[in-house]
Amino acid sequence: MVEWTDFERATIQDIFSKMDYEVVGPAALSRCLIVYPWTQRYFGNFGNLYNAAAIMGNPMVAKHGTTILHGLERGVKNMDNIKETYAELSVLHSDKLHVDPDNFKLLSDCLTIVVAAQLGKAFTGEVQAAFQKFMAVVVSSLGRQYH
Ligand code: ZNH
Repeated sequence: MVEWTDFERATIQDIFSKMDYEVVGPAALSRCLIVYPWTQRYFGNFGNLYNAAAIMGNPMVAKHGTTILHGLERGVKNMDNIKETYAELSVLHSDKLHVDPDNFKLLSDCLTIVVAAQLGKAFTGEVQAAFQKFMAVVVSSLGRQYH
């Protein structure tokens, strides 16, 4: 089991409780699709992903970005049980969606950048360490059912 300090717990709870999922989720997923264009291959049914403006204005991208953050919230609410929390989603991404698990890390990095930009000075090194630790545990859990 992953051990969390009081600071890490409080920081993760605080960041997610103040986050607007409908802004941050779409921003993070859009960035992922723009910065790492090969990730677009999983969203062939999402319509126009032709350029950055199209990606940022795409309502399906926005909706899915929000869905991903709601998925992350489940981890926030189950910090002592993250592996089990994501077992089913891991199977879904592996067996059904065939998403290469390397992409979880890419999305995680884009989310970190969006959160950093929003928090500004409040995103200290310690806050970043807590946030990235949480995302690393989620990413590893999502990759767990791949075989
Ligand atoms: Zn994912 C889906 C989560 C990442 C791709 N996802 C999904 C969902 C969720 C999630 C919750 C829904 C499910 C159901 O419906 O049941 N993801 C998630 C998370 C993360 C992710 C939490 C983090 C990290 N994904 C991801 C990535 C990608 C993806 C990176 C790629 C690139 N997903 C996906 C897809 C899908 C999903 C494709 C399906 C969509 C539709 O709508 O179809």
